[in-house]
Amino acid sequence: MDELLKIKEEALSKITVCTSLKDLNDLRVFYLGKKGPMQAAMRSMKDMSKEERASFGQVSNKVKQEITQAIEDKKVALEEAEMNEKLKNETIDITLPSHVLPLGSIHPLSMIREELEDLFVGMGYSVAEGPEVETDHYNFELMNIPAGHPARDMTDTFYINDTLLMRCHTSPVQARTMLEAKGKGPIKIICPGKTYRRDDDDATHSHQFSQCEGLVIDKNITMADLKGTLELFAKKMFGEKREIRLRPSYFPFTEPSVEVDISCHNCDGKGCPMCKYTGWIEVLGAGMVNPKVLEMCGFDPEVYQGFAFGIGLERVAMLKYGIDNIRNFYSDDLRFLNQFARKD
Ligand code: FA5
Repeated sequence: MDELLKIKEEALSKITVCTSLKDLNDLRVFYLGKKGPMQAAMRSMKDMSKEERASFGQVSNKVKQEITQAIEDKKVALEEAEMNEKLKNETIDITLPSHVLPLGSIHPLSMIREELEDLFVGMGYSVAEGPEVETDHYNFELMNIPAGHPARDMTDTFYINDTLLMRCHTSPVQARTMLEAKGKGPIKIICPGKTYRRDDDDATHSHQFSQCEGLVIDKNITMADLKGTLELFAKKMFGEKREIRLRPSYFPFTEPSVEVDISCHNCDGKGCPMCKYTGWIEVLGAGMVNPKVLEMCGFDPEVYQGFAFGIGLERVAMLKYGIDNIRNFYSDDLRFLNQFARKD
């Protein structure tokens, strides 16, 4: 009996000071296993009387239970301590400064395009799309530019074959939209997109550039509607103080046609290098949809009228952000692009 109690005391004190799960497992194997001191003590039972054996058996069972329980309790405590230690080591110090992740930027042309879309969608327009590889029929014929017209000259347009070409303006989307509407108004769309011309590249011209077409068809549409719309466009894009000026012009698909100038936002119309000292900057072409175009596209010109405009997006972006060379839009020069990076 004394031996049993000695084993218990010794086991419990070793369990108490044990600091690792591995050591604890070794203690379990040693004290409760077949080759341990408990088993050795049990072997002496064979020399005991029946009564002695019974009480020895009871005590040895109790000792085993106590050791088992002590090991279980210690195991729970050690596992908890191990987990706490692990959590402590894995804690993220959120007060440490983080790595600076370089943010990309929205291309200035995309910014202008998105701004235009927001502005016109806010006025009830929807955004239309058309193919960049266009047919002669939509790009020219339906736009009242018959064969032989100077605008069809090979020097202006990239032809793919006799009937296919790279669209040289976004105006064919007018024809596509009208034909889709099958003679029924109203129509109110804008179409921003890429356009292509065989122009020589210089500071203000590119062989590939972007336009935003606008088209409104309804009953009782007048030039006043066009002027009001363009005035709003000028003020929203370039500031409330901006005014517009319409100059007579010619486009085969509009009649009458106008070039639209906006008072120079750089000098407030007083005259500066940006506006070539005129106080005005030419930004777009526009006009009332030619009755012939309405007819070719399935609308009755006696019932419906409309206006259309075509804005050069690079031109707007250059004026708005003071960019002096159109090539910047198509270079991958990060010094240029980073100026438009988000600062937040
Ligand atoms: C047109 O393309 C007409 N389709 C616009 C229009 C639509 C008029 C609807 C009436 C009704 P224009 O050729 O002027 O028009 O071009 C419009 C704008 O595109 C120009 O004001 C200019 O800003 C831009 N642009 C034209 N050619 C180039 C080029 N090579 N590089 C950059 N921008 C150009």
